Amino acid sequence: MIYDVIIIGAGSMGMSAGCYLTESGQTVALIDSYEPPHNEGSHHGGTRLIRHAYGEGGNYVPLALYSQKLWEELEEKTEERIFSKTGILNFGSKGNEFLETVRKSAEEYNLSLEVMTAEEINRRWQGFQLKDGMIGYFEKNSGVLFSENIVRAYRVLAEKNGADLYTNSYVQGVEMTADQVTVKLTNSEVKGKKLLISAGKGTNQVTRMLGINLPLTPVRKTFSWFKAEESNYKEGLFPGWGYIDEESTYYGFPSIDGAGIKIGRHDGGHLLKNHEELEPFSTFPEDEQETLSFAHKYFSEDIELKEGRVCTYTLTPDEDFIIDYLPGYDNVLVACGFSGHGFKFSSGIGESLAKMLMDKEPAVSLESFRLNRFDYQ
Ligand code: PYC
Repeated sequence: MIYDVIIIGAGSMGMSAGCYLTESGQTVALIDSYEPPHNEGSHHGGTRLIRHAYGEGGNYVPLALYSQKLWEELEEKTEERIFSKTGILNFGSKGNEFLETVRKSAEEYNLSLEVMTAEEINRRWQGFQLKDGMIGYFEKNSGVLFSENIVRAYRVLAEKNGADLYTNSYVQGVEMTADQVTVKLTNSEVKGKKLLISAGKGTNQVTRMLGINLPLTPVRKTFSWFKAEESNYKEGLFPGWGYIDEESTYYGFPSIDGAGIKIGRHDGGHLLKNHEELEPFSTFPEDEQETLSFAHKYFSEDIELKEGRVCTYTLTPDEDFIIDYLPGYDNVLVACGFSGHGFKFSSGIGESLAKMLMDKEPAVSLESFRLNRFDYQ
């Protein structure tokens, strides 16, 4: 069989693209080294934030809003829990550039955004103890996505629509002719007309088979759950949040179903060489210490570590995404370098990739993610 599209990497972006392609009647092979949803990609740990007013750049807002609409549609199509409208509080020091961009992007796109002083924040959410002079922007319409449920939901829908999954399968080679792609797996091969490479930190292992090395840097990160007073921190009473200052960036979630509050550091981390195994949580003292000292500073209650996990961000040099055709290959699309802030967009990006692979215009422009902004080889 010759598939319309082969997808290497069936995580958040790949599985979503596979689902939307099959909804449009395309035949699809989804290849993954593990059994999605799993802990090896960028969707484990249960939850992700979706922010609409976007500190990384106002150009992301249309994609965030379009993705939000698709999340709500997905929620209608599945039994899985997809989204919780917890609201998101972005906070930090007054005048911070990221926070200014949050404010400007809300203004530009007419998003509901409440400007709050530290005192107002501490009064509304008693779990915070922000210092005088700090500022927060609260958007009530954004919240938390259930990332593993989402990958599972997209998988079920894609398989129902006829997608073939090649899981626990390792790509050994990729061969191209003008109108056909052959992906060699350990004991078989898959043929298709087009290829999408959405393999996260493993992307360059695949693109190198086609002679291209993209500017991607995988970085080890950690996140943890902490036991905390539910009456202050549980879902419904406490928002999702992001903190930024000139030295560090943290993010966090309310306690959902008694899991404890989840906190992670967004900047920093340990650079990985491509095939390096991730050292387990607690290998480095900062795995625990950084989030704990953050919480001691800005949370009003003592918290206690329950569990920590490791994950990988795949960074581009400017931390904006890469979504483009692979240079020299007009039937190979690549989606990678999500730099730790891509999951929230995976509905919108997956649908857009599906459109591009069917030679249609995506609903939202992805022009700013083209590869020609970089020099690389
Ligand atoms: O983009 O909001 C975000 C985020 C939270 C954790 C990692 N990325």
